[in-house]
Amino acid sequence: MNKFLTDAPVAKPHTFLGFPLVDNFEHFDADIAILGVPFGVPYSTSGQANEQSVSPDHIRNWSSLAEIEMTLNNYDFDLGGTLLDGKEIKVVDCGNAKSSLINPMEHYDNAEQIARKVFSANTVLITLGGDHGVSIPIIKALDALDKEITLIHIDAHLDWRDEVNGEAQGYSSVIRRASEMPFIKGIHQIGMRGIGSATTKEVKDAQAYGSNITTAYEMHDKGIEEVLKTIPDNGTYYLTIDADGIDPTIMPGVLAQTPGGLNWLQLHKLIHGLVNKGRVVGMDLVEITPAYDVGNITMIHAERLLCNFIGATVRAGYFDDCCGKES
Ligand SMILES: [Mn+2]
Repeated sequence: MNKFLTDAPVAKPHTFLGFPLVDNFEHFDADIAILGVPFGVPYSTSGQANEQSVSPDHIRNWSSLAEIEMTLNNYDFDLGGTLLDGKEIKVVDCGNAKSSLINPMEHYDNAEQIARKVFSANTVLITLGGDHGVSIPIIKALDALDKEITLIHIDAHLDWRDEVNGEAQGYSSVIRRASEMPFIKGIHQIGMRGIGSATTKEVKDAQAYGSNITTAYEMHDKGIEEVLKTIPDNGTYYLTIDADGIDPTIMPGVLAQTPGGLNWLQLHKLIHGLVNKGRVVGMDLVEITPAYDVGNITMIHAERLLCNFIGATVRAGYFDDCCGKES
């Protein structure tokens, strides 16, 4: 069954930072797993193979083999050492969730099945989208952990639409769908600004639910450290990052470029701060559209973001015990 769940990335270096490809999810055993989920559920037929769908392989293939060698082995000042800190950390790339021409929802189903296997193995999952819809099956799979999850959402947009064109599983509905999941016990939305698909109704619904909304301007005024303090300590967190939440001067490769987003220093502090607050069981980076990139600046920040997340989890001791993992 499992060999049908993912496709291997095709172009060199094939996998993220050359980490081994694992596409068998029986007896899954890893510390960190990378998974591509290229296809969201579109709002029109033209959106089926959107520009975001090429992003997982684009992120993987952006680094040359020589750069990968350096990233793995040289001293990283963002982390205070090498990426994996000289520890025996097992990082794997699971390829991209398979899709089906006959049944488009099979893609979400495969992503959810894989995520369940990965979370059940106590493995930290890093998902590469795809548009923001792909976070829905991943967040759904968090119930495999049987824990209360605090959702941290970086985005320019609220993503609380109940449906768009009759579709309830798309990129404008991610946070509303998450809010309906019983194990999601708190939602923190950071970076809201500009105009998206939300109307006043969705903002009121999010507030009525008790979502902690921090606009980009409040975040800049208070500082990201103060925003971090509003997130309860010692939690189990899932981090979903819509690339348009980040400032377009450092991540222009998105459809909805909106001024005033998180800069690199804020993102760096957020990642390290959150990872050290409790346990971040997974994160996703979605909505990157490589064709809109400018001089690879989006790729540079995407790779730094992912490396900082990996390096932070290693240093926070996430993998220092054997609990929950098969040996
Ligand atoms: Mn979004």
